[in-house]
Amino acid sequence: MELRVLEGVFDANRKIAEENRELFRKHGILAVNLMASPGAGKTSLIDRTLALLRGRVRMGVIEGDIASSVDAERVKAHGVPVVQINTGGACHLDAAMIRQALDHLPLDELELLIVENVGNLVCPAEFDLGESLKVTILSVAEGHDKPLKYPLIFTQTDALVLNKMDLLGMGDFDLGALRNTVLKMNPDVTIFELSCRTGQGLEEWAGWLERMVRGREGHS
Ligand SMILES: Nc1nc2c(ncn2[C@@H]2O[C@H](COP(=O)(O)OP(=O)(O)OP(=O)(O)O)[C@@H](O)[C@H]2O)c(=O)[nH]1
Ligand SMILES: [Mg+2]
Repeated sequence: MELRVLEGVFDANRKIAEENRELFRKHGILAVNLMASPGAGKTSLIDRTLALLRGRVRMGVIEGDIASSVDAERVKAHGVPVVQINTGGACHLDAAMIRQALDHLPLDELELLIVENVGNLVCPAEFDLGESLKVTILSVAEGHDKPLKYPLIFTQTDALVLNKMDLLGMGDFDLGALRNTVLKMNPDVTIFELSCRTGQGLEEWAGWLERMVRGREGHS
């Protein structure tokens, strides 16, 4: 019985996610579902990306949090359209929340929409938002064993951002082991090594994202 209820929830989510995907396609928007545990650097990466791609890509942001608008305020400082979703306790965003947020964004003006999901390595992986790309951040401070413990998110992700590379060597994070584990689970994943603090690796990341946006031109 419980299983049927859960299946119903996933089916309903999938249907709305497809509607979102169609809306993104119609407007020629690349939508990125940015996922990571709390404090891995999601808002920091958005912050850096907005600064780097300013004048190159027309961007908007959806901020998902259980409570507060702290992250949305950080993003607003860049002068881009931003919508805050407070889930009121839910540990992930779902497609219906995104659908509602889209009513408050100027979709015709956007080329790239970054969605910061709720800080969590488990639940966000279960809910399709209708995104074009999944990007997961793992910070060096969290440990190289995380893909073994939370496999779904690392298996599904299109890109993995290893953030806080400035902290490499301060703990026991093993870059080689991390790469081996992730590439075994997800051979097609694109891996970026960067630091939102020092700026290391950020141009490469931003360049890739811009190419992803441009690659969609003519397909929408
Ligand atoms: N040393 C170091 N610290 C970083 C780096 N990137 C982010 N931080 C710090 O990590 C902390 C958390 O960063 P956020 O960007 O707020 O993380 P988040 O994933 O958005 O966190 P939640 O929204 O709470 O889930 C902040 O104090 C950042 O300054 C980095 O590359 N190196
Ligand atoms: Mg954040």
